[in-house]
Amino acid sequence: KTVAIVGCPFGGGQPKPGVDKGPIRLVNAKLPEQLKGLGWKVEFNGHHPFEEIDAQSDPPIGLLKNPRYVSRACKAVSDVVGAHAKNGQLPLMLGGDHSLAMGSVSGTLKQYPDACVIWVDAHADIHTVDTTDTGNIHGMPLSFLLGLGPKVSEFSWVKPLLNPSRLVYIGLRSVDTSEKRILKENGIRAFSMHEVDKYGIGGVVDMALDHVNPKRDLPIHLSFDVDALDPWYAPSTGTPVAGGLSSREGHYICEAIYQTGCLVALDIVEINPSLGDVRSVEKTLAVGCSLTRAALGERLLFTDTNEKSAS
Ligand code: DIR
Ligand code: MN
Ligand code: MN
Ligand code: MN
Repeated sequence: KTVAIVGCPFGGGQPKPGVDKGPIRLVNAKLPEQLKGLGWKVEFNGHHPFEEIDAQSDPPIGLLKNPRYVSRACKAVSDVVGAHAKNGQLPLMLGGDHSLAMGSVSGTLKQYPDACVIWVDAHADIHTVDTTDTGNIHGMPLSFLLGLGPKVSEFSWVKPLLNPSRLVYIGLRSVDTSEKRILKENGIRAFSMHEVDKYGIGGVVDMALDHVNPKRDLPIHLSFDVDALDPWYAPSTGTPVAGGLSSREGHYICEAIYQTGCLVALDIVEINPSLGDVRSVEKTLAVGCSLTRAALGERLLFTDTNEKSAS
């Protein structure tokens, strides 16, 4: 088993500088070594270079900001993630902002057309060209993947490969009115913090899997925005929202998905090491690393597949 780290130093889908440094800091925090410690072979050939475009050559399309920059970055990520998946490797996309998931999920669906997507986030990230109020594309990747809203020729490479019934959310608590309508019209299942409170995280993950993967036989793409966690646990992120998942609830999601044996791709996004004091940054990087380890098999009690523990 090989995990292929796709480091994506990119923040063009949102306005705050620094989120592009997230993947670099995660790797510097020894995430690759931690995954080796879990028994994975780790492929990492440096972070992906994204060529910047000067603002003049990349004017907004409608409200969309940096559309060409975002589109090209995501296309490159889609190709790289698709190639790793084709090789039988598990792509680990380290963002960067969440617009990148337009690329990573496209790459996964090219190789695994029946894959389902579990989107863990405070936000729904499903604005269309018509509904976005900010024009920040990190609030829009799912509308492109689902083929919702008017087409934008710059993004014509994104094929609407995701069926709304194969998408489920966990952790929502900041959903715009127009996004609520989109979720309802398309029958998209979502477990907000309200459902986490009511049923507990164990119940929510079971129900989410029953919805998108009833027989536990379909490939899973887990896209984890660290702002799903309460800002207490992940303070260094661009759009923190109070009332989020506890550290354990976030880890539980990752552990339970690993235990299905169906995980084929993972995104960890929206860590911004330029936000908050040193302690906040350390905290957020540490939780980013440990969520990744949890999704890739770290157990609280058992060390079954860890070769080193056998000796
Ligand atoms: C807001 C914030 N709904 C927007 N979105 C996200 O800009 O569309 N923040 N994704 O992380
Ligand atoms: Mn997001
Ligand atoms: Mn978010
Ligand atoms: Mn919005």
